[in-house]
Amino acid sequence: MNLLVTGASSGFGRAIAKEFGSKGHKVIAIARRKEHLESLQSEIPHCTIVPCDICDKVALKNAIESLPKDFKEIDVLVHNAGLALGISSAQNCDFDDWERMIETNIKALTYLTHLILPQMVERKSGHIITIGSIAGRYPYPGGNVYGASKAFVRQFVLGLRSDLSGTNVRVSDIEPGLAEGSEFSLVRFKGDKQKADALYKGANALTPQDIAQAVYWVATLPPHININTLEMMPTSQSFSALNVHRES
Ligand code: NDP
Ligand code: 8X3
Repeated sequence: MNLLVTGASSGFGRAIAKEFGSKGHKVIAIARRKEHLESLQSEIPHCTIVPCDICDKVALKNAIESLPKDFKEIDVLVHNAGLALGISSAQNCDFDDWERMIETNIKALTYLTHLILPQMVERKSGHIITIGSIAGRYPYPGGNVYGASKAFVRQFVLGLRSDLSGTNVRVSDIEPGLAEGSEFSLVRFKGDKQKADALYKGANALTPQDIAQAVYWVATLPPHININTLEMMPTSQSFSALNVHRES
């Protein structure tokens, strides 16, 4: 199987690349930080790296078109690259943060799908797996555009399922909750490591390896099974009561 995974320079993407790579699959690893990709490549027998900003449409198209011959056929496309920026209420947010989340989590994901889907349909095989989030299902204060971008991802996946009826192409959205061991919170809190670390204290959160195993399981099920969505949380995470603001 040939895997293409975005955001392979850290966290979930790196773990997904290693999970497939260690089982003998060929890996195409995309992210912006070349040196991180090179270090990943040294740990995987068959890996080609593509240092690229997925928000740059021209660069992304060129990169896909110039893949080495034996990596051109993509069997599993994992849309993992993504980010949350900030945790402020909507009225206090920086619009540049919103725009970057939309560019990365939505626009780049749809563009890459558009580039790769036709070859899967033509071959009548392939699997697109997105990394959504529980934030796309359950709103929380400060989640605003991040949560909305992941709700888009979920609904896009379900829409693709409808369109791809009869093509044998599978589509799945994996929706993790709190997960540590990646740079997600460091990015969200803009480098504030103390805040990022505090979020995971005592939580026994999910790990990148947990996500990678879930992705691998979904991708290697018999071809007649399609996991539409897979929501996963650490056992320690659950739901709060709905908020009621009361006049004093
Ligand atoms: P990380 O910050 O560790 O990984 C994000 C990856 O995305 C990095 O490899 C980064 O690489 C890449 N990336 C970001 N922007 C771009 C871009 N413009 N072009 C190319 N690559 C890009 O976080 P996680 O591993 O935790 O996150 C992976 C996915 O999982 C995200 O979509 C996130 O929303 C989702 N998620 C995370 C959860 C968590 O709690 N950690 C829970 C649920 C979902 P580089 O900077 O080198 O480009
Ligand atoms: C990341 C999970 O709950 O921090 O998508 O939004 S959460």
